[in-house]
Amino acid sequence: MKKLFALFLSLIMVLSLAACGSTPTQSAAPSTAPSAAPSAAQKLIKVGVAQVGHESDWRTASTKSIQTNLSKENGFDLQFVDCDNKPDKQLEAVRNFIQQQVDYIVIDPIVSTGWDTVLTEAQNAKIPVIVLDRTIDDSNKYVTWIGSEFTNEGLAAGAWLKDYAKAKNIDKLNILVIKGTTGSSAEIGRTKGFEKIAKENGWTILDQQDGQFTQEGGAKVMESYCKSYAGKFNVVVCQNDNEAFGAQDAMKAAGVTYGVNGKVILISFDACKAALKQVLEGKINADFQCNPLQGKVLADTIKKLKAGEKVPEKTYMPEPWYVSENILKSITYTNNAGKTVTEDLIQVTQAIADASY
Ligand code: GYE
Repeated sequence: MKKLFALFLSLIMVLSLAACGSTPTQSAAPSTAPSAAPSAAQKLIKVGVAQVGHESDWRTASTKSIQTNLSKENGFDLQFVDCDNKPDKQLEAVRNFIQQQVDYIVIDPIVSTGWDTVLTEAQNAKIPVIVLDRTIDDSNKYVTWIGSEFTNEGLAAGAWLKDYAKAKNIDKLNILVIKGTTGSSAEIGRTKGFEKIAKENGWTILDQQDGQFTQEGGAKVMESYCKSYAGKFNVVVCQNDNEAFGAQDAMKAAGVTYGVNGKVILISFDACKAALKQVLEGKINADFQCNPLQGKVLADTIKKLKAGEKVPEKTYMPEPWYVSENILKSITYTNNAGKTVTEDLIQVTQAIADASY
């Protein structure tokens, strides 16, 4: 009878282990099997992420990085909302997270203002807010920010253009800018940085219009520029790679040559894989990286906060500057913190392009 009972017990054990499936983290040893412990779902950290949208290669990489790092296996229950570049939709998403009483709210703010009311609501609900990528400029009711120094990106682009034009004996610069989403901190910073250098050097910025950080938007703006400023420009600055792809389409259609062997110097930001391939081929002269792979830092930050540890007020992602030609080795400029810095210019290789996001 005893033997039969033991057989019955081990059969039950085998069956329940089989029910666990192939989950690699499950231990087969009965002594470590969780019994009265809370279920895995209860222990997950619930995080609501209000993402900007899906407008660019940069954004796709950012979303993937968030989703990979804030996974169930890593201990997160991720509520992800793509806000489709609509500020109202983003405010609504944050309010829904508050209602759901998530543990943490992560916001990549489409625009940098209009945040204080909803952040006050989150604070009242005792839900810590983390700001990712773009900044919030009219409220400080969040615990930490992780992202890039957009003004430095603009300053670096200007510093490079200055040295490059000198090296190529180009003494007159007539510039067209295709800006990113109006009111986003990425647009504000890149514009501010580049305009500063343009002003210092007496360059002419012929026009600056919003291309919405999309290929379609970039093409549309460039198409109209090609008509309005035909034969009058020799530099095009696109505030992200997808706009640069669109600008290339429009310039091709209008018979305007660009890049290393063309009439127009083409500058871009982001440095995604497709764009770095073009830098390698000489179709984009220089590309100033903005790093979207912030998911790991985000996950680590949330875990630290959960453990009651201190986190830095700001975390900057490292960002290299990429160029097509081997003419200049570095740039020197005064950065947004007022510090004179010398930074390397990296000539793109196939391996570098392949390794990008
Ligand atoms: O440059 C652009 C994206 O916020 C830094 O948004 C980000 C910007 C990025 O759409 O490609």
